Amino acid sequence: GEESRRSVRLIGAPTDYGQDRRGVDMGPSAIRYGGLSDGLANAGVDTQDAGDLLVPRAEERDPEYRTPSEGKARFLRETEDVCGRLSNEVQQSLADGHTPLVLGGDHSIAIGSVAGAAAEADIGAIWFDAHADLNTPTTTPSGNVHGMPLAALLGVDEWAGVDWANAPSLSRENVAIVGLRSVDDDERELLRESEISAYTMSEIDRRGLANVVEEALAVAGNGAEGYHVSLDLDWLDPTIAPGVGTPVRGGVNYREAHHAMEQVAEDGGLRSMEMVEVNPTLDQHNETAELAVELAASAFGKRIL
Ligand code: 4U7
Ligand code: MN
Ligand code: MN
Ligand code: MN
Repeated sequence: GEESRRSVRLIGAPTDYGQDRRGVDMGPSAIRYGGLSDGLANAGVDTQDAGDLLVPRAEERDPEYRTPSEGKARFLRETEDVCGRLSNEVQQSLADGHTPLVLGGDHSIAIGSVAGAAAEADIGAIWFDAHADLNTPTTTPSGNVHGMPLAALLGVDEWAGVDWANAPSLSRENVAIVGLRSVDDDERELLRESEISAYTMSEIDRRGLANVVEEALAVAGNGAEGYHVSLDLDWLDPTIAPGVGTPVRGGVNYREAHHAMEQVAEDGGLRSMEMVEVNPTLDQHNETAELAVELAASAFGKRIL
């Protein structure tokens, strides 16, 4: 009924500190112009837009400004600043009774979104991504923080030198990564030895995405007070989502992705969500942003009949 109508608050986090293909900072605009508020209205939720966080241009900053204990990560201070403010916004949104939907920006912002969602609750997370995002300032092959947020949120050892990211928001037993097809050696080692539930594309081929997502929902939902959905658009096959900085062939297709989001809606445990890595300078006629809009509508309960 009307009482149970969900209200979503949009929070834009227009960063591109976390990787080196410029333009992902325009993601929040592209997703809004892709029809997000209408899409969510069609899904039967009320939407309010909190606007974008203020993010200084990378050109104004020194990416190499950090102490030796902070390893090879670039733009760490800037990431800390944005993620701290984003965490507060997400926490406030939940306190006000709104489901936060964060619009990236590169995936480094997940450190802030999840910290905010986990501030007052014991939560899980589902990471829909081609990548594991489990690097640290020590293991990173690229220096790009968008390849590290899940490690920071889990308090993986080598993040320990970085004070601000050193209060784990997630537990390994409540985290599921779905769609893996590009994993670095150190990430692979961590995944093999840890309790993180990791589902590769081969496993999805074998078992079907619906079965895998059902299991991922159970893993994340075991965190008692709901879960965060982190949707990296490079989860999808690049033929339908070309506007991302690190595309990897062999991703999930259009119907599979929708069905997965419909499973999230049906499950009912969604506490917060983010959509990241949309880069309109790499896109074709905003199709990746429009796909993000459609997937959000499905995740928030859009029904055909
Ligand atoms: B994304 C990478 F080395 N693993 O760390 C890295 F392959 O948020 C890519 O999932 C990370 O898009 C991709 O730089 C991060 C690389
Ligand atoms: Mn990715
Ligand atoms: Mn827990
Ligand atoms: Mn990612």
